[in-house]
Amino acid sequence: MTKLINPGLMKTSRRNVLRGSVLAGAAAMTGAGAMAARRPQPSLKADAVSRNLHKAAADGAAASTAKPADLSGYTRVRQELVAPPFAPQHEQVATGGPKIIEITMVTEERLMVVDEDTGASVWALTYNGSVPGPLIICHEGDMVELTLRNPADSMMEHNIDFHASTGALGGGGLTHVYPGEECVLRWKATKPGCFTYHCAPGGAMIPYHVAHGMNGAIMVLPRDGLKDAQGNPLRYDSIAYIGEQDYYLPMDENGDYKSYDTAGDDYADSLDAMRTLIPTHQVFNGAVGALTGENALKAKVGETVLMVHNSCNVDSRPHLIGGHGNHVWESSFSDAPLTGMETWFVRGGSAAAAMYTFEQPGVYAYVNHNLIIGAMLGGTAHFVVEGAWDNTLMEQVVEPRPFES
Ligand SMILES: [Cu+2]
Repeated sequence: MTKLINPGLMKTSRRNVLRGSVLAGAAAMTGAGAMAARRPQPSLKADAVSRNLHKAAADGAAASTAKPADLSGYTRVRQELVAPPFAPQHEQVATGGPKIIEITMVTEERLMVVDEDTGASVWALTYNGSVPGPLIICHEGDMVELTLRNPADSMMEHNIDFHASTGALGGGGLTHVYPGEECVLRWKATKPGCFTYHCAPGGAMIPYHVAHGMNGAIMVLPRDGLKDAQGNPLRYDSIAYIGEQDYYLPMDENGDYKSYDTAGDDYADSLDAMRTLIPTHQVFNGAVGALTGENALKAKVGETVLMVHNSCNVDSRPHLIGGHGNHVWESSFSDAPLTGMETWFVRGGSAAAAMYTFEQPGVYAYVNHNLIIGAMLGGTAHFVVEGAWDNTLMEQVVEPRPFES
């Protein structure tokens, strides 16, 4: 398929249009001709401003003549990333000196079913094939050294902006990789806490990639581990890594979800759907039911779980039905955790952690307590907890029965 953008100046294929953030605005005009032409001009201007910012950041960093970083005293280790909801092997309390943590992420564009009941699907844009991207864990003072690879058969350019990092648009300005390219970025984790990361090619491609799943979280632990408000150590038995994903899936005139042949084909339709700011789905870990039924999270009474919740684009209010957030860090791990929370807040564009020790067996629903999102848009996960029931905490004194009035 060949289309002309800026007729007379440039001949391009759809692939070229979608690859370049510089061309993102042009893609909006070519993706679905008539619909694109109806778009209001101001948003295209905003798109251009954002694209120019990204180009300037990349140019500025490339021209740097700063002296090389002193890496003496660091030990190199490799972290094998794993798919959500699991966490990579890590130490809760760091041993030894600071480390350079080598990780590799591959930008995979893949067709994913979002809701089996309706057939809703999306050409997800991912890091390592999952929505959210893998959880990275390091300690304050470590360096993260990422190799970012974009396979040759990709349709689009990708990059990464780490909210935990400092400078060059979070690394976004230094990591633009076109299909068939790779790059290596090293940055120092100076702020402890949970942070989101996401793709940010520039302009409208930023929310397009984020709303197609291209985001995840990194947890930067204090070197001596997590602590309560009094400074006592807190430890967890497991991590449940949950990524909240808002999708804006285009529908046809009959209200059926549209399907597309390749990644990027939905660009113009998606921008129209995104502009409503009303998600068609707001799910945990990429799809409706990704963390329920046979995919439910598992725990035992007495076990402590650290729930790491990433929400790159939209505000969320996680609530564990039947449990609590015993210790919640909505902000830095340097801050005293909030305690005994019924519901906590994850600002769109951030990640947060909540710690809970299960006291009763059964099924717990972990939901976005905007219950419209939790029950109707897909924002629900389940914990299945084994153990012995404690009647002192709760007892059904009388089963439901008819009564005489
Ligand atoms: Cu991307």
